[in-house]
Order: sequence, then C-alpha cells, then structure tokens
Amino acid sequence: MKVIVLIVLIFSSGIFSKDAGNAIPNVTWDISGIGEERPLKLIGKLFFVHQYHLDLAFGRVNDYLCLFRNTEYQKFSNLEDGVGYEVILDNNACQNGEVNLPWLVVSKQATTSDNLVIELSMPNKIADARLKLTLEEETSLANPYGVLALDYNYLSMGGAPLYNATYESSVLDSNQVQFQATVFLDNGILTGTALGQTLLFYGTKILHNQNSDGYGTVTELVFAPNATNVYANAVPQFFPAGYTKNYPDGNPVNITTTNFAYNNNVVKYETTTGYTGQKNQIYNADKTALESSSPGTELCVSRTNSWDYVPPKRYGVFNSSGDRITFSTADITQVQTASYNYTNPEGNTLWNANPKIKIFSSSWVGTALQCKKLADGTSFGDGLCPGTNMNDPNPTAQIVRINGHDYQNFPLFDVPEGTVLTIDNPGVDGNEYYVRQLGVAKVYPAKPQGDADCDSLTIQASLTTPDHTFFNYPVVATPRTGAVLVNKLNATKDLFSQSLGNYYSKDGDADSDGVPNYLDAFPTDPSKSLDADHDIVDDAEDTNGTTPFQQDWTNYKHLEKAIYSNYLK
Ligand SMILES: [Ca+2]
Ligand SMILES: [Ca+2]
Ligand SMILES: [Ca+2]
Ligand SMILES: [Ca+2]
Repeated sequence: MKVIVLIVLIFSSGIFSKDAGNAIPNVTWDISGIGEERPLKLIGKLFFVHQYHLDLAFGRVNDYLCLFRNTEYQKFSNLEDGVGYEVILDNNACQNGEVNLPWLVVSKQATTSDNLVIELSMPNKIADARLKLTLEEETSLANPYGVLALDYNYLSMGGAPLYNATYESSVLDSNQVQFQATVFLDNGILTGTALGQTLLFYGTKILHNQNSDGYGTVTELVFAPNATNVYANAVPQFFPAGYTKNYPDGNPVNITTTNFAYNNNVVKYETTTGYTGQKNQIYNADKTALESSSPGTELCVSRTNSWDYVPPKRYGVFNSSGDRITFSTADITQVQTASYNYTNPEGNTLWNANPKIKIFSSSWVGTALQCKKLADGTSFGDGLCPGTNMNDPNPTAQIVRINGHDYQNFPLFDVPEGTVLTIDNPGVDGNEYYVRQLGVAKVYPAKPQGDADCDSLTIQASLTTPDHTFFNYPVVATPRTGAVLVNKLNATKDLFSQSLGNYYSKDGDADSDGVPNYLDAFPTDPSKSLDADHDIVDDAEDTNGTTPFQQDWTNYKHLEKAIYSNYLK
C-alpha cells in the first residue's frame, strides 16, 4: 500500500510558545455550565504563519496531509462501495481549526501499484468540508512534494463558497518537480466578520530540483467588491472606465507577487506590489532611508524553530452566556478596558502605569505594541521599532533592519487562553468577558545579514502561477458510516469534551443488534442503526429528510471569466 510518509515541503510543523508566563489573574469563570452548542465551545482555533505568503505556497498542504495520515486509513481501506468510516482527529495537532465532530473517511487502493485515493468529508449544520487526496507517488527525500493531487472544498450549508484549494505535484521531463496550488478564501472565516466582503485568491508555482533546492512564485489577489481601491487614482492606467471589483476578473484592491528561493535550511523571498511594480522595502534603523545592505527588499527565514504569538485581531471575546460580545469600535477613546496584572519587564512606554487591556470588539484585544526581533521574539527597546509610529496605517507591517537583524512590531504579550477580564469602564463596570486565543501565528525566524545559506540563494524571475481554472472541484460523496472507529482527541483537557476519546472496534457489535459497529450509527442503541444524512437522527425518526447534503459549485467556478492579470510582477 502507498503510504503518506514525509510531509516536509517548506516549513516543518511543531509549535512552541514564547508566552511570557505571566500568571492568569482572577480566573473565577466557570465554563462548565456553558452549553456545548454555544460559540465559546464551538468555535475552533486557527493557525497562521506570520510570513503568510510563504505559508500559502507550502504550509497548508502539510496540515491537510497530516489529517489524512492520522485517519489510520491503512486499517480501513476498501470497505464496501459507498461505505466509509468515522474518525475524530486532533485537528489542532495538524494546525487545523479544532472541531469535535467526526470526519467521514473513504479510502481506496485497488492494488499496491494503483493510486491511493482518500476522501474526507464533514457535513454539519454550519458548513461542509470535503477533501480528496490522490497519491500517485509517495513523498521522499529527493522529492518532498511526491506526485499527488489534493483538493479541499468548503461551503457554508447555504451554499456560499468559504474556502477552496487545489494542490498538484508532478515530475517534469527535466526531472524537476513542479508543485502548483490555487487557494480561494473568504476572509470572513478568518476575521469572524460578514462573508463576501473580502475574497482572497492565491496562485503558486514551485520548481524543485530533486535532492536539492528550489524556487517559486506566489501571487496574491485581494478582491473587495465594496471597498475603495486606493490605487484607482494613483495608477489610473490599471483602472479603465467601467472597471469592476468582482472576483475573478475585476480589479483587485491589492495584488502582490512573492518570489522565493529555498534550500533545506532557509527560504529567501521578496514581494512586489502589482499596481506599482515596486518591491517591498526594508528600512534602516532610524527609518531615514531604505536599507541598502543585501538588497533592501530581500528577507530570509529559517524553515524550522518557529515561535508564535496571537495577533491582536485573532482573539475571541465571549460573554457569560458563551456568545461573542457585540460591542465593536475602532476608536481608541471608545474601547472598553480591563485592568490586567501584567509585569512589564521591557518597561514598555506604551503600556500605561496602571496596565489595562483594551477590548475593541469580539475578536480584537489590544495590548501594547513592542519592537521584537524576528529571529526569536526578543524585545528591542521599550516600545515601537525605531522610525515607526502608531499613526502609521499599519504599525505592525514595517520591517526595520538594525545591525543586520530584522525587527517588527508585535503585541507586547499574548492574553492567555481562558483569561477572564473584568471591565472597569464607567457604566459597564464589572462585566466579565472570557477570552480565547482563536488564532495563533507562527513566526519563522529571520536570519541575520551575512548568513551563508541565505547568501547562497538567488531569487529568480516570477513564474507564471495558475489561475482559478486550476481548481478541480471533485465530487466527494457522503458515505454511509457507523460508529467512530478512530479517535485521536482525548478532549478532557480542553474545551472540546464531547468525544471523550471513545471509539469502537470495526467488526464488533457493541449493542448486539446484529449490525456491526462500522455500519451502526447508534452503536449502543439496539433499536437504531441508520443515519443516512449524519444529523444524529435515526432514519426512521428523521422528519427533515435523510438525503445527505451534496455540494454544488456550479455557480462559483466562473470558468467563463479570466482572472485579473493586468499587473506588474
Ligand atoms: Ca450494533
Ligand atoms: Ca445499534
Ligand atoms: Ca438522520
Ligand atoms: Ca435529517
């Protein structure tokens, strides 16, 4: 049988925290009384990479292959036609958002020389994820990309596309490995805001020299149909009369092209803004000039030993009912504040004498910003990086190079998971909010100037990246299943407690009703065994139908339209 062995690609998984270790103050909140259906319990954690253009080029496919690997497919391949099995995976361990529901798995491989084909699906009340992996050649040290196709289609149950990705790798006649990917993402699923406002499209191509190094290009198109395009006046040649802003053929509000080169140890990259053709610049220490050493546009990061932090807008703030709070403002004078017992070893001058956390919205929690070294997260000075200021449009975006090392503004500290904040504003004084870390970003360590690995790499001209017609949209049918056969989630230690680590043997019959566990949707109830649509209501009692939801992407393929391509790269 073909097995999914290495999952190397560019970045290795594994996350470790650099949390300052400050004690959680005054945790009086008891979440055990909050129902499992409340958002506090249901919303899963998401994982990001700080250098996110590179992550979209490589990283997510690692995370999905990790899910496939953990299904124990070797044991349960080739069940009857139309029959799959249920697994509960530790999604967080694969850097995926946590859910407490079973994945439905169908694994097939006719003979050891045939392709291994595995489908994952997860119908639920909110959204429906379907993944299909076709593994033709296993990954190896020579070719960490293998020869495979992986598709991920994620719809809301209303049918709106939320996320769509296709990854394909092949070996070219030149013996180079080609890896291509397209990703579509509604940014609302990251920010928790309304869907359809910001749509992201990424196209990636990588050429890998077997047993060696490689290079590639990531194109990012940001579509925001309702937003003002700041470039429309600055570079009017890109915005002819009557231009639209719709995905995929309208004018994006922003376009970037990231070119990179890598070896086993490091990735070197630079980013070009598509409407101006300008490369992103790194500033010198006092920001009086652009950095001139070692092209002041090139960054270089290690592929291992990431550190992590929680971006300010990636929290979840919940009230005592377990719902997200509805308060929202971007106005610093309108925020709600809570006193917070935090030691300030850096003496951060932006952190006032009576330290308070600022709550802007249900996802945005502000601590002070602090200049930190991209190599390891250590602080520089006692506030913002030299030359940056809070009035910048995005004070966390600029990279400043000081004595050959790269620095950026990060949150001074992460508010720990499970912190209860007590609001001290007049009028709402005493309200208690529960804070979760819903997004964790991994920072790959920047290498210092003069690093030999970095200096050995040369960034190549942009490759042509695939457009939206690259998506495959495979039909992944919801299989018939029964009891959970694999359970990787020992959930006693976190918010997701429903699965309790329980699973059943495939051919046993726990309730002696004559239906083996793998076909028994109610393995402990001898009067029930069938649940065709996986809504946990027995077929005989199911009043809202028993036909499984089937995804339909017909209206979202946009194959009659080209993707916007009139930009500089
Ligand atoms: Ca049974
Ligand atoms: Ca039963
Ligand atoms: Ca049912
Ligand atoms: Ca039903």
